[in-house]
Amino acid sequence: MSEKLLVPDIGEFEKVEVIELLVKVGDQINLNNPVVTIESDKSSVEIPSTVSGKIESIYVKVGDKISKGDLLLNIESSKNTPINKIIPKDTESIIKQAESVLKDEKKEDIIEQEPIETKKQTIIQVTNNNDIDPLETKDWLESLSAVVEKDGNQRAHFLIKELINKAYREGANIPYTQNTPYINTIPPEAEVKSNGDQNIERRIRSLIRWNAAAMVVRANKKFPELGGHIGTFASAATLYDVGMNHFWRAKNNKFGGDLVYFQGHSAPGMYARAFLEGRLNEKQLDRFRQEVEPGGLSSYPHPWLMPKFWQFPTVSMGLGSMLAIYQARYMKYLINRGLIKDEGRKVWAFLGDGEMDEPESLGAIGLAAREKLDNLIFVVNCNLQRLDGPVRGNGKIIQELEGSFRGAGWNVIKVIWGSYWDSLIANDKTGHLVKVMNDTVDGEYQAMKARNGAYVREKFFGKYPETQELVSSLSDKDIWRLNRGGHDPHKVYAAYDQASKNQGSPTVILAKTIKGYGMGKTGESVNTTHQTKKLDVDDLLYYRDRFDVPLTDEQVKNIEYFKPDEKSPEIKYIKEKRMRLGGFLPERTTYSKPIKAPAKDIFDFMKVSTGEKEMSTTMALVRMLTNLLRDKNVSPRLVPIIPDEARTFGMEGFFQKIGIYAHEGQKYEPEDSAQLSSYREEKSGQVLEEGINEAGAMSSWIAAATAYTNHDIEMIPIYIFYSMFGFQRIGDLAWAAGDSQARGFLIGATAGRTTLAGEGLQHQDGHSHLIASTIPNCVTYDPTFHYELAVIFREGLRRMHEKNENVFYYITTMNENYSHPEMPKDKKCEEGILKGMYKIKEFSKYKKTKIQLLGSGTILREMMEAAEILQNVYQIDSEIWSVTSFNELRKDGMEVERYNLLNPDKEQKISYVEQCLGKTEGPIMAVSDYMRMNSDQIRPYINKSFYSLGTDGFGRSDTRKNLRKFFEVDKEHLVAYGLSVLAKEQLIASKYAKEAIKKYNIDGSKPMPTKL
Ligand SMILES: Cc1ncc(C[n+]2csc(CCOP(=O)(O)OP(=O)(O)O)c2C)c(N)n1
Ligand SMILES: [Mg+2]
Repeated sequence: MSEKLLVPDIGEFEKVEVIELLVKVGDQINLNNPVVTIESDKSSVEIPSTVSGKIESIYVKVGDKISKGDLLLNIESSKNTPINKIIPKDTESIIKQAESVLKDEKKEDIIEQEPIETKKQTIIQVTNNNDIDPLETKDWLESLSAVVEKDGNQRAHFLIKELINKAYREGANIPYTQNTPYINTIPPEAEVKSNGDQNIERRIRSLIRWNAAAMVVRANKKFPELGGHIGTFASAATLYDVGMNHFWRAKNNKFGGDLVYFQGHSAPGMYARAFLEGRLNEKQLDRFRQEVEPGGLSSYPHPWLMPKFWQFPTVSMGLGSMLAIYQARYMKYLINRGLIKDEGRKVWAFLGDGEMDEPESLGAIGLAAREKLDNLIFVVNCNLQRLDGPVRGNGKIIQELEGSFRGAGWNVIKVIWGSYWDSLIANDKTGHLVKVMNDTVDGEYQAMKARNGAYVREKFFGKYPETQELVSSLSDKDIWRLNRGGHDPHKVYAAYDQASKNQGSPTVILAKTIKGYGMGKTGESVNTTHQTKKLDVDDLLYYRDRFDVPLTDEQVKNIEYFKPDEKSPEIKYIKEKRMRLGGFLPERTTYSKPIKAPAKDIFDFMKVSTGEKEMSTTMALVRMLTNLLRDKNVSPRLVPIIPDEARTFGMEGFFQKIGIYAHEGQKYEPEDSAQLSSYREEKSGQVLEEGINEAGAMSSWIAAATAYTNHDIEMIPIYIFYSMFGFQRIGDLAWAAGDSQARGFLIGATAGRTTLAGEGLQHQDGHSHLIASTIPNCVTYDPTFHYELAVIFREGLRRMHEKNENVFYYITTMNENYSHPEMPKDKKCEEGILKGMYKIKEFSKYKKTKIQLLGSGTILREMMEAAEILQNVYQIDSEIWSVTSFNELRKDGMEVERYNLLNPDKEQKISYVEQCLGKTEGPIMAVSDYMRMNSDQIRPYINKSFYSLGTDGFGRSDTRKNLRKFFEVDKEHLVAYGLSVLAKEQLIASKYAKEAIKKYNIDGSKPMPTKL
């Protein structure tokens, strides 16, 4: 049967140009195969076939303008291929949903038929959901009604609260309210017990504690400037040890490994454990924080500095939380797209309670619950202190965090009290103990642990006769021994066990600990704990005794490390535990296979002139990505990441083509379902549509850009953002990306101070390249023409994803439409584009006076027009250079200069800038749509007069023409400035410059744009 394929609804566009025919007569095509690509002035999109079959005839050609309903093709359709499949798919699911609602309604009918009088009937209907005993429910509700009637709402509320508290204490951990009482979530009788040898685990933990502290103290004895932290790990040792001995599975050839984000300041503890495991030696411990020579141990987790050890940079507070959440979500993305197996891997993140004040720490917890990330476990070490003092002196951080996480939909496990408290809580028949626990604020809890048992008896248990009585048979020493949950391996084990088994939501474990645990008077629970990096002999002796470390006084005085013999039960135990869990942690390994870069000609279409057709580089990028999605090696690995700006960038065509990732698929028929670019969410969707969330999008990008090591699969993330909301907004994450050795593309779209015209001061970017240049492994480009973009992008794919170089690319694209020329035939052009500059044009008619004109981004075009005026009106010759990257030129210049200075006796190298400009004639004038500092970067590497122009100052909204005039980078200013430069260099008379200034109405008395 012959079917007609018509142009579908393409939204608000009419007469859209056909730019590609993807099929020819006689081709056999399948349903949804793209047949033509169309392009408006903003975006390009492929039209898919709605039937399978053989193409009989084609009615359009490249260049035609088409609208909805126009005939595209005739297709001899294969049997039974339904036409217009896209729309019915959604409709079908709506019908299914409607049917299921009907079924539910029928069920309710049956309930209503029960012979119950009206008032009671209402009660039963309300409680009908999962009610296993409606009669019992009825009794309860009737009792409640009676209370309301007799004693009023207040009394009813009180009783409900008491019931909830009682249920909670019986183990019903279901969120009724924001907060539960200040006791452990898991009651003692529900605790799963560890099968570990507690004695040996305590001995191991003590040694790790000792060696961690010794490492910091030794380093600071030698070099007091080095710093370090003892108190953080001292409070968290049990939290880490239980995980290491029993829960965290390493990566090996059979399993992908759990991913653990260690709290940055607890790094000494990880080194101390690795020492016992035989992964680090004494010499290396003695190089803590001395990283300049190879082999030193980095201050905090930094994969860049210890690439075989650390996986995740966490020390900038708040980043660990976001990175872990998006890591867990990305893991699910890879699973749902069928790119990795679902092995039940977990992401664990350790965070400080003070760190939770960072907006980033709590900023993404809603997403974690929404996406049902049951592969994610947070452990917040609530030692009640941060750097200067208590986290919440007047409140309770655990309760506050419980409220936030419960509210967000997390599974919350509080580990507050250790086992010694169990019997006291069980005997608290009057509820006074829990009341004291609830009423005591963190400032008091902290102070108590800085004192002694007698103090606790008086200040805590002394609050009520009932609580005083509870501890009357305990000595002060016994009271002092009452431990906190986070230091009790049984409680921690039970919490980890429950967290690991939790399904359908992420889990947070709020573990109460003591900062500087075991450090005695100098460092335990005192406000100065965080800064303690020196312990005197008495402190060290106390520490040794507290943890029974088998060292003599002499050895303690020498601050010796302690490592038992290889054959000792401790070392055997620690290794055996790790071997059972698949290997050591942390450890960073990479087994991903490179992605073959696409054929060299894949972007050839971008090397020809666009003729009269005008387009922006942002559009060219979208065209390029559309093409890349046809490359079978590259396509599945592309991860387009967009924070709610797909339409701004003309990328809405991706919604249908590759779908938006949504872990629950699409439960609704989108409003625009009849349109070609309809909003399509899918479980296996490829696009990460992040909503208005740059930090989240960047975290996703980092997860994808490091998938090669964390999931052993090379991915190609492309995060496209409004350039001002990139590096400026999420600079710290970009820095962490560099540390993580991320590989992928960051695209600063709608870039430039004057190119994004109307948006104004907060939107117009004149400095992102400068911020990007601060990151050593970030390669940046500011291309003007589509072929430059193609060359740069392809080389990025080759370097990062085929050759596995640990760099990432930042490329700016712009939204100004103009026609793009053919790529110059000069063989050096491609090399120049990549190195940062190449000669794009030369005017040499008059051979009298010459100037070198350098332009970048969209302002290159102003410069080219200025050159034409200089030639035609003023008889000035010029060479015009397209500078694709001042940053790359600077890097080369620095390296060459350094070599030359360090090798004064050897043949001196010549920087690329000098190779290009050294032998040219005339002064240099450079311009970009960025601050002058951008072009100034190459000034030191050339021995010629150099003048730079740029868009320094606050942006503002206006037309491009007016903005360029305001910032003095339009062609008229460039002509005037060019003449002035030549006059200053005494190559022409100054009257020409003066006349031009007058001719172009340039007001020399106008203040500098930075002051306006
Ligand atoms: C973004 C950021 N700001 C400030 C710091 C400096 N800093 C290091 S540790 C610390 C206090 C940490 O307190 P907490 O999170 O409670 O961790 P603890 O050491 O108590 O476990 C601060 C402010 C940092 N590392 N990162
Ligand atoms: Mg803290």
